[in-house]
Amino acid sequence: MLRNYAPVYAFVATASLLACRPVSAADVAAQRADRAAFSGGAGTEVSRSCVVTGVETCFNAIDDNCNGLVDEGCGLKTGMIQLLAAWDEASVDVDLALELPSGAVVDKSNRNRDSFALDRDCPKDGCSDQNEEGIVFAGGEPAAGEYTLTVKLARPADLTADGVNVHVGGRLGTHSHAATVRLTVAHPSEVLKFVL
Ligand SMILES: [Ca+2]
Ligand SMILES: [Ca+2]
Repeated sequence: MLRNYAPVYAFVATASLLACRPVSAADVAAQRADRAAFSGGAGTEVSRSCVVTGVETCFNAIDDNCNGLVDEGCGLKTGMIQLLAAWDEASVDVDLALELPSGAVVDKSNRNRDSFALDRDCPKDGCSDQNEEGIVFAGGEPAAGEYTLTVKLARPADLTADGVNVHVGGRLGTHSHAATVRLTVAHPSEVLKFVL
């Protein structure tokens, strides 16, 4: 009879060991990212909810299939933190700049900093009329604190219409987020924030 209990003891011992695995700094950073959300100014529409609209469509900065990844399978870099901006007007140059908690800024002049990297500078980087650029964190533990993402027109005078709508999509941990901003000559930049 006793030998029949051995597998049960082994299972209990294994489960106990797994339950006692120490929480690493990377685990804590991932949990912070999961709790984070965009916040924006009065004219910015921000959403943390996701509505499935179909299979993933490339270069729209939208998590179309709501799997927590934005524009996956489209040849873009990805990571725990992924910030994307997409706009339709082929000739308009929209730029992203991310200020880190340290005060350092990642943008087209400083494309790599503290494991954050600017992925594409559209339309300059051969974006084939599919304007989408992003900033991605490819490390393990992003610094805690406030992050400020500025979305701006590089040359407001280039606008041929009243303004341009920019869709901002983001992955923070395992969740996707979205915001829509409208940039005009009179209002050429907008700011989104999130806290890790
Ligand atoms: Ca997706
Ligand atoms: Ca998409």
